[in-house]
Amino acid sequence: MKIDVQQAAEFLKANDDYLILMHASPDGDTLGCGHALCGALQRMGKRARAVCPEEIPHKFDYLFSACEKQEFEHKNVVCVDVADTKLLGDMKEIGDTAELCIDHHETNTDYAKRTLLRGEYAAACELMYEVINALGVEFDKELANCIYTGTATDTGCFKFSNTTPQTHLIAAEMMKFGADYAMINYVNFDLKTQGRIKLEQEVLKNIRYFEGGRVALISVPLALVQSLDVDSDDVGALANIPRQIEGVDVGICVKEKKNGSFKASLRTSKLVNAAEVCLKFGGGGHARAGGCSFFNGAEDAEKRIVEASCEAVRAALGK
Ligand SMILES: [Mn+2]
Repeated sequence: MKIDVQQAAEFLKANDDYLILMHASPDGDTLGCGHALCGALQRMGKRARAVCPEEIPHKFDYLFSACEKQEFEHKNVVCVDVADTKLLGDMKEIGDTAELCIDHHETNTDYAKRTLLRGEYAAACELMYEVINALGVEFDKELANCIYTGTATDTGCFKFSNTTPQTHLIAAEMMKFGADYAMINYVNFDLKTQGRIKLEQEVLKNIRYFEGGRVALISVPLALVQSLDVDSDDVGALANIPRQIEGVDVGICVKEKKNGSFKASLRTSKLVNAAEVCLKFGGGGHARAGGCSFFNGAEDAEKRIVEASCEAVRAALGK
């Protein structure tokens, strides 16, 4: 059932003992949303815990102060920035019992009993900002850091075309409440570990081009990742590199996962809808950024996603 912000706030006010789920390969938006909601509910005197199926990169440690660790038996599951319970890894089954989902992915599978969805929002944190206001919880520095983080990270530091005046207004509002924007943008956009630099060095050695340079592919073998001191976030950030190259309309990053699957991440220009390409392989995402998984080895994964991307480019050019 689709609900609005007011209905989501009413549900949250009427119940208690919340388990908030954030997606695997956690990013600033899901983590910002989860910790902001958890903190807001706790400030209302409710019990809440935000959990992630995978380890949270250390650079996000500053989000943890928004809420306290609480142990209790949960009664209500809320998923934030989670388009599909497949994105919950080991916690998929818990996600399938979700009472509420707060999300901004057009490809949301409507798995929760109640879904608050705004596909036009750049970040789920923009929607969480509205929910927290509807809950009547006052923002403070800690909550502001959470919301600011989601708006900044899902827009590539307010650079992607999904950024709207609303995104900036919410970020500005968070600055008024003391969000540490300089630190947040530094750790999320400038700071790189030595491992990350080494990883980029190795991966860029083998960049491949297709369709006259309009499609670029990098691949990330698990053995390489494991040989370096890097975290999931360092690996995730690689996905943005191919699209930074002049002339590339579809930038693809295929990374080998521990379970033997291969995750393809797409970043596209206006020419190609990333989510549409990824949907063909059971994935999804947004217009300019999408992802999907393959299960038959690196070669198969790369061949299929490259072919589909080249096809989408040709279709867009009317070839
Ligand atoms: Mn998001």
